[in-house]
Amino acid sequence: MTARANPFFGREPRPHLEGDFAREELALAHRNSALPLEALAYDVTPLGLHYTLSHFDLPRLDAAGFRLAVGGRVARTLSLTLDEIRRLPARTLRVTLECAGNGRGLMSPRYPSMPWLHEGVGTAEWTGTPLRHALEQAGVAADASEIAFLGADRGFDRGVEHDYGRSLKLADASSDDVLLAYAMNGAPLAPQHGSPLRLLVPGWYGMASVKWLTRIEALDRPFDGFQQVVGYRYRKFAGDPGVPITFAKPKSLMAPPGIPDWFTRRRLVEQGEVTLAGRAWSGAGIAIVRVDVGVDGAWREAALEPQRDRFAWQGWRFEWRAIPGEHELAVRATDATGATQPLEPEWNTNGMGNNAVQRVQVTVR
Ligand SMILES: Nc1nc2c(c(=O)[nH]1)N[C@H]1C(S)=C(S)[C@@H](COP(=O)(O)O)O[C@H]1N2
Ligand SMILES: [Mo]
Repeated sequence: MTARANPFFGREPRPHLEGDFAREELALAHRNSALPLEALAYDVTPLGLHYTLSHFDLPRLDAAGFRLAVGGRVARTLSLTLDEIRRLPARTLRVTLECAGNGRGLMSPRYPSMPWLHEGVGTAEWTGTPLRHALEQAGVAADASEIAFLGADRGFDRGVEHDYGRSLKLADASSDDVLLAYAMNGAPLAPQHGSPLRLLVPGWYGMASVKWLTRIEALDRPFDGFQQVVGYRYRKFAGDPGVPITFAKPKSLMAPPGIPDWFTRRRLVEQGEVTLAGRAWSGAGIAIVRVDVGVDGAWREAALEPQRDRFAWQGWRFEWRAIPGEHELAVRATDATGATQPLEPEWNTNGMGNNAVQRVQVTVR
């Protein structure tokens, strides 16, 4: 990775933001659409309602002429067509994908980037072939320690020009769950989701699942791509080497009850029995074991569906006897390791991994 002077902003880092959202954040929010929270009603997010996040422009790749190059520390370099990949053993996995930047817009001060609130998440049925089949065909050399994945999209971040790329340790890449995915909910990938081929890394935050995947390289050293060494790290202060971002943290969301006000999205609920419902998930295939709902600060346990798919969210429900007045609802998940959601965001320089509890203001009449 060669760092060059930032051609757009000089060498200064972008200052953090407070208060009103900037025009640039608004532009990113339009490009990278969110899950409408009422779509939490679906276990599998319908096409078009799944969130999407792309750093640069969406490349237009032609499926017929598509080739996936596999090279580096391998016995045989490969150039696979989409049909060749489709002929490899197929798997379909139901996977909840969440952007590592989800919740960034709720941290203060904010990192100038995509200002997600809660909605950078979705669940799809992904079909593809386990990556290991392609790796076995290529014959990964004994000295290879990592596999790098490169997309067809290119741009600048913080002065560094690069193809979007990420890597996995060879052992992680060899899991049967890591897919070369060519279909989402039974349909060919849409352009924004990586058409015609993407990597899908269940249990990790979304950045690992490289879209428009065109090159795979086996490396005998750590991958030094920008999105690996600079982009996705938890840092407490500027210059902090930080720690790499990997698995998703436990999180839960509620479909806001009642009806909204068009502009403020505040909720109006009729008094009486109200069923609150939503979804909860964690990373690394770890199950959620408990969801609590807070009503005006008093927490009670919700009914939780068991984990049916290792990498997909679990539904929860809670019967609320709503009494007239102003109320604050909140939801908090705990996973099988005992990890739970913090009540307040845990700040880091780039607004990553914010799994603080969601709060919903409700007026009951
Ligand atoms: N090539 C490429 N792959 C990428 C990205 C990208 O910008 N370029 N964005 C990543 C990030 S940050 C996320 S959260 C997921 C989003 O996947 P989706 O748009 O299908 O929801 O893709 C990841 N893969
Ligand atoms: Mo992301």
